[in-house]
Amino acid sequence: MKKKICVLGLGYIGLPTSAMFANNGHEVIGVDVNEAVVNSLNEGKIIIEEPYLDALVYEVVNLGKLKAKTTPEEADVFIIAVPTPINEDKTAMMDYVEAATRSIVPYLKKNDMVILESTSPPGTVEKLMMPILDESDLNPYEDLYVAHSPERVIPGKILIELVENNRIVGGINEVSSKKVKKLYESFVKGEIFLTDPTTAEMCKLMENTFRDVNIALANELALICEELGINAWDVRTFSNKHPRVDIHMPGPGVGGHCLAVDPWFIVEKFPQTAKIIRLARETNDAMPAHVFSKSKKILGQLAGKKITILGITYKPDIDDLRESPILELIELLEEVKDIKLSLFDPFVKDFKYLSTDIKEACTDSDLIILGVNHKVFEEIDFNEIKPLVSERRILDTRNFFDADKIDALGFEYHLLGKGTV
Ligand code: SAJ
Repeated sequence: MKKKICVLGLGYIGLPTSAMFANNGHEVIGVDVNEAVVNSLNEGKIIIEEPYLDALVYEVVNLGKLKAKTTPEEADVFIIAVPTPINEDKTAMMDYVEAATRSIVPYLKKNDMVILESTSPPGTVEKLMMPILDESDLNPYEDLYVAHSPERVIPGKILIELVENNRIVGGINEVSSKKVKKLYESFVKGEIFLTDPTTAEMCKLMENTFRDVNIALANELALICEELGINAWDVRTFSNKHPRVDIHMPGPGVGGHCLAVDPWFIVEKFPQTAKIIRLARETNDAMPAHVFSKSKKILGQLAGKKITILGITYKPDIDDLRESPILELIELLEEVKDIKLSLFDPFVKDFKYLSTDIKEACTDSDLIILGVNHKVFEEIDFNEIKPLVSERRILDTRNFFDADKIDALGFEYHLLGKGTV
């Protein structure tokens, strides 16, 4: 049945979710405090990069199915998809969830649905949202259907995963879970599992924590293999031949707004108990500094040298720089006296030290560091780069390049996780 849905927060999750509901028979009002976002959306334009999203948004806006505003209005469903960033002290910043919940209170009526999609610490629905909803004239446990249904889509494949991924709905009671499930069935083809809000909150956090802890294990393996003088990537390949082993990939650190953030939401609530989770975060956070010191060992000293970094986003083939470990590496390098930095990343339009031409970026370079394994880098012709560099040295932090080919061209090839220096 057609519903009027008010989505609060038009970012990486709220915008595609709005467009999906609008494209599947509902009337959607998107709300964002940022006027620039609202104005451009009403013209059918978006300011984030995500495959196919621009065309979908253009269509639903032009058909009048999706409109944007800066304040909420009466609706049958309210979906909160605002950011939950991390504070300096590694606690969750819940101000946006709190403000969004408060902003809908004047518009609530009996039988409305209120859904939290933002990734949140355990207890958010029950302890933060329900008391605010109780400030309305309604009894939120009896008059509203409230649930947490965490987003689980991966940037770069959001529109596909919104439809295909399984979903969890954690309602404050069974009827809330069932109503919210029915709503998402408008476009979700994956299975929808029902539970309570705190379990749903914990599921979302543990999915990203699982990945973060596994990457930390892979990074620890990389450090051990460097000391041991063997290749962690070989250990990974051969160990993963075992049917129950899945060692993740080492790298220069873990970025994005999810893996680098969400585990802290558990640590915050259980500082004494969440020992492995905290250690994994610290292990991954230390990787940019490791790449920095490995670069220093390769060059003897960094002062006065030119370093070129290929790829600065938090992962391949996207333009997203949020929490990118390469930005931290850049900050560490910037502190070195007389260092020259140049960056090349075809996905990033504007950043300091950025060259639009790889040859220009590599000219006079003493060390080329592969930061992110964008697929287009497979086409790099090191034959052309060879005469331009000052020193033929490459540090591959992703096991991306063909070591033999690079060697054959006379470059010194260093690999994160392999013990040469
Ligand atoms: N990374 C490694 N080694 C690996 C895998 C990843 O170093 O073996 C690094 C990447 O380079 C990147 C970071 O981890 O810097 C995170 O990348 P990712 O692809 O693992 O995940 P995200 O942050 O883009 O999206 C994750 C997804 N969660 C899971 O796969 C469990 C996605 O499904 C979630 O919706 C998203 O977080 C989110 O919004 O929470």
